[in-house]
Amino acid sequence: MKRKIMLIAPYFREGLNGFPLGLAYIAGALRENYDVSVLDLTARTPAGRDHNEILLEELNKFKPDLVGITSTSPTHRNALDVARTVKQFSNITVIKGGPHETNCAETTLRNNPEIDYSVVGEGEETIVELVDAIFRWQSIKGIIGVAYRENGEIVNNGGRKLISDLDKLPVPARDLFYLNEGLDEYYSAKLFGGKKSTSVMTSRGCPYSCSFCSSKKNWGGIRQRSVENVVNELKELYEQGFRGFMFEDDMSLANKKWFLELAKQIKQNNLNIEYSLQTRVDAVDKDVAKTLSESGCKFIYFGIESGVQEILDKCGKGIKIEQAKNAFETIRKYGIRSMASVQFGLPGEDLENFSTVRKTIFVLNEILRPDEVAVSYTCLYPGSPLATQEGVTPEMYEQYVKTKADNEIYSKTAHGSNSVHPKSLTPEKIRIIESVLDSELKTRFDVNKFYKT
Ligand code: B12
Ligand code: SF4
Repeated sequence: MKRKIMLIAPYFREGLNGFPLGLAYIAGALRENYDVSVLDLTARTPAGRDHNEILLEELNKFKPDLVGITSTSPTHRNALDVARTVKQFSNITVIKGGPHETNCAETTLRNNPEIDYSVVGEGEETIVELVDAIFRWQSIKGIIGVAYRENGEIVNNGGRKLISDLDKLPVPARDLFYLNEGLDEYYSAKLFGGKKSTSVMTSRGCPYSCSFCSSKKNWGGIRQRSVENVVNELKELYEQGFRGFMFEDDMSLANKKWFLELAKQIKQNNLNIEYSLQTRVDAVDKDVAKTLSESGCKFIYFGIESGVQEILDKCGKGIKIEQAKNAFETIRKYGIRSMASVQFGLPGEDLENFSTVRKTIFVLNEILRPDEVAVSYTCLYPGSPLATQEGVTPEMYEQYVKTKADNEIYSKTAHGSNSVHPKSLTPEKIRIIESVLDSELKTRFDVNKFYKT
């Protein structure tokens, strides 16, 4: 009989929710040799029920031999809650992975006895080697990408080389997530008019180095799957009834030629789909917009960050407001809807008179005129250059999360209450910015328009 592994995404209601693709890749890597069950607690907890009760019910039903938990930094605390419940249920081995562990593995192990192993970075190869060794009672010593405790000491086996050929990745085990009734609908973005949809990654990483972002550190630049490999995945999903695709790459148009070839093949293969992507404004021109639109692109998400050029220059974004203006105008002409994502609190933000906040609002309302504006407040996630610059260490993050800044306004911001903000961005300042936004910003993203949460 195969050993049983349960993979869990913690409950997170404060920010955005979506399909946990990273965990689906891990499930895909494990399912060949193990009996894998997945539990996305946000998706699986009905209104009025307690997520911890759902967790216990599922643990009781499946009785796993081992549990894997994913987390970003904002969900780190929630993931620890899951681990504690698992340990109370039974003394099962708990492995934690995801973007938070990639940057904070040793700190997690030092502070949280409920985590037995932490997987650093890309997990597909590491998890298979790790669980094989655990179930065979073999040593973990040589398994790269794992941190663990030995005789009370933390051992970190170091980071694994990134997978060079992404075509060799396992197929994400989406089917396991969609097994439960209603989840088709839950994971389908409203963006595609209720069509069955899912997320896909065509690449890993980003060639740019914005100071607030940890992409470069986590993924070390960009790697791309082959167009053929992606088209095959789309074809399979198409046969399963999927018609909407969210390309969740950090920067879908990092290699424009590659994406234009994908667009061409989507048409040649008669894939009558709709899709969205995320990119930088400097990658969009008339020809790109035309090709994207003709192959089903309905929505583009742009990281704009700020309407103030000096702030953009300071954070190393490397874009000009003029480029942003052109990008929004161009895609509008081709019927593609747009989202501008901005954040308040980057170095250079005027937190005394809020002049830069008003400037950004002006640029959004009058110059860029996106269909949606997603607002967030600068977060200092370990791994980003800005976090290092502001003195945010993994240990400090851990302690902050432990004391939980139970501040109502933080929990209302998109990243939730478990995110560390720059010291100058106090709850009071956020409250003022929120009131300026309420009275001056013409359109603001409403999460319920996109995901059924
Ligand atoms: C798509 C996406 C979303 C989607 C879907 C999220 C989801 N549930 O997967 C939406 C829009 C909903 C979203 C929401 C949020 N996101 Co987001 N998102 C992304 C994005 C662009 C891609 C995620 C992805 O699929 N990656 C591909 C997979 C393969 O990578 P992965 O998830 O990291 O998984 C690999 C490893 O981490 C590891 N691993 C992961 N889990 C596990 C578990 C185990 C047991 C093991 C062994 C290994 C392992 O193995 C995986 C395969 O190699 C990333 C950036 C990026 N490039 O990763 C940001 C990113 C993950 N998001 C981020 C943030 C901050 C958020 C939000 C807080 C935003 C908000 N305002 O609400 C929320 C938090 C949501 C949550 N539940 O944690 C940050 C996290 C930073 C950090 N240090 O934690 C990232 C890294 C962006 C960035 N560069 O800053 N996000
Ligand atoms: S913010 Fe976007 S463009 Fe900048 S490094 Fe991160 S993923 Fe790349």
